[in-house]
Amino acid sequence: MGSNIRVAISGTGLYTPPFSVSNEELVTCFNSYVRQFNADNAEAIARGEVAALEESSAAFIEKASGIKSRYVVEKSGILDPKVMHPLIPEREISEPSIMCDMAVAAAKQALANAGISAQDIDAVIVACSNMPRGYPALAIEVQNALGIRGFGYDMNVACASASFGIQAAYNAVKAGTASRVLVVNPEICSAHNEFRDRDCHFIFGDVCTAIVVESVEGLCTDNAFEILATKLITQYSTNIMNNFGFLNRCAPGSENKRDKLFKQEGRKVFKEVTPMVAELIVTHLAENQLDAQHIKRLWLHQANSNMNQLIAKRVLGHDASAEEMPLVLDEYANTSSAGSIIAFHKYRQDFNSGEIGVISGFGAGYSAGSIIVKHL
Ligand code: CO8
Repeated sequence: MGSNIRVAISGTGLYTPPFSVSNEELVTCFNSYVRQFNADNAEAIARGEVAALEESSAAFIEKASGIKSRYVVEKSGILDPKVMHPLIPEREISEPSIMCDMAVAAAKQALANAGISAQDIDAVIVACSNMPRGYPALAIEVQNALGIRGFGYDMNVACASASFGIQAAYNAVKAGTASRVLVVNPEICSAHNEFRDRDCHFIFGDVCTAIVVESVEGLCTDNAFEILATKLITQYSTNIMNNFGFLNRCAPGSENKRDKLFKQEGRKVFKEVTPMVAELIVTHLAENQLDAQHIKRLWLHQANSNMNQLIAKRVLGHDASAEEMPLVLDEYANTSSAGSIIAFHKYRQDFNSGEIGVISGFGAGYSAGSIIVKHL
């Protein structure tokens, strides 16, 4: 099936924002917000009209998720109990957008890593959870900033976006509609998170990753990973949702409802997505005459360390070591689409020719992808 063109990931890049926020810093801010809220609403709480808020705990966060800290593009607003969101000034339309800047930084590293320049790329896909605007596509802005010919477009499949973007790039190279594709995953999750909600105030971080996908024939690096196969799955669920959109102003009064920022039923997500992803990877390997013995590493989406342990155990048949299933969420938290690519970027240098691993992003939709790669 498909053309005989073999396709590879030839480079990756990572842009890490300058500010790190620890669990303790977040919890201190959150708890002071809670105390103030409860004091301000003491009478209504006593009458049973308003529910008192409960405090958060750094120990709970680390135990329940594995997260210890996260990077953000702006820190002061997030840690101000009177603000509780990042303060990011709007830029002039003539200036590059902040997400474009992040994308360009990660892309330059990925291009250098692949041993090529922007002029060698002929398609740009921005694949991420949250776009800065309706249009024009961020990918076209990134294309322009880097001086890339060809075309660009955006796609959003939440935390699975990078896996879906890799498949789109793979298909384009295989079909001959592009020769080298840049896939970029800029995520400013902090701008879409509800830092006043105890269930999710700790979950996300900001980052940008980039990937170069091209034909094996045109490679300029000897450190590439051939994409052996890709498989995607989606299954509708409202358990992870962000209902912010252009129709909001048509329903006056709805703009500030809780569903206009990230919202999830975390426990349900954990229970439903874990088996779905394990099944996807196991099936995908079997379809390609592979099994656990052939797999050196799983580069999984970084949402929850316990979730990843369960998926890895189901795929590998035993508890995964840090070498078999590296975690970066202790330092980066959940960076949505970028998580599996951060892991791939940081933990692949020890691969020898012929060794195989799986990249897998998963999340809202539900959506999940499995990308089987082999070091050339
Ligand atoms: N501090 C102290 N206690 C707490 C806290 C807290 N912060 N939060 C909850 N608790 C308490 C609860 O009240 C509960 O208490 P009790 O037992 O007395 O009722 C207890 O702790 C357990 O609560 P939960 O059952 O909710 O806790 P879990 O063990 O399930 O852990 C997690 C919560 C960590 C959220 C976990 O459920 C999880 O990680 N689930 C998977 C989530 C996931 O993978 N989501 C993917 C979403 S991301 C995605 O797809 C992209 C979306 C776009 C992102 C971009 C924008 C921001």
